[in-house]
Amino acid sequence: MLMYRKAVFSPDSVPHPMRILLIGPSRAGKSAVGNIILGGNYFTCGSGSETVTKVSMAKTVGKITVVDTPNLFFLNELSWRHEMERCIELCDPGPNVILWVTPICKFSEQQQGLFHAFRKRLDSEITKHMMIIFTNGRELKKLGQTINTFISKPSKLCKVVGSCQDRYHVLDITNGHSYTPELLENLSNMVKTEYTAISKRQLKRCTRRKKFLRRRQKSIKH
Ligand SMILES: Nc1nc2c(ncn2[C@@H]2O[C@H](COP(=O)(O)OP(=O)(O)O)[C@@H](O)[C@H]2O)c(=O)[nH]1
Ligand SMILES: [Mg+2]
Repeated sequence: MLMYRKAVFSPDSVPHPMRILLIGPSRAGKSAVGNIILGGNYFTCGSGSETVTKVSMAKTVGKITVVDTPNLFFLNELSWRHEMERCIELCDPGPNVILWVTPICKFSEQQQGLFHAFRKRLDSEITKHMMIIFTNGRELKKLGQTINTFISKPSKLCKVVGSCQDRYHVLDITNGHSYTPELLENLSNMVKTEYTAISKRQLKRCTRRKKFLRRRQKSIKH
């Protein structure tokens, strides 16, 4: 009888190169998630109330490049686009996975607003490349809920997860920085082709389209 061992994924052995962009509010755990994915202490995590990540930066281990970002949501649209351009350059030709990092319990109206603003600034198709990463997973135990019940209760969260085709992963980042093969496997399943989630050309196209729509709206009003 033939026995197949299930592949255990590591940054060196993932089937396709991954360029992962981490997005989310301050102190959501973005840098910690980056470290978990790469399996080392590459990005500094904050322990105080302030975020320690001031500028976007990239680190490559094996076939995986992770772009860690500060909270990009306080930037105005122009600065935001410049920063997105920089993020794309850091993982040229652009990310093929975008991880939206959010702690369990903190999903609010505001966060939903940020998610939709992000999607609107780029393209609604961007969610095809997105996965939600829930950090602080052990909060679920305290709440006495499973991730399924947690997601299904607030309909706003359910919609956000649904728009990412129900791709999510729960982590609790307390035990050092060893990578989790399950997460890498889930991410690998997303990256079956070489499409980027957003390239410089696409970003320019989105900007042109937004400008065009804004001008059209203005002319309709007048
Ligand atoms: N217990 C626990 N702490 C976490 C988790 N994720 C992040 N943290 C902590 O939350 C703080 C902020 O994390 P950081 O990665 O710097 O957040 P960032 O601002 O989004 O990059 C750090 O002290 C992390 O150790 C988690 O899943 N569980
Ligand atoms: Mg950080």
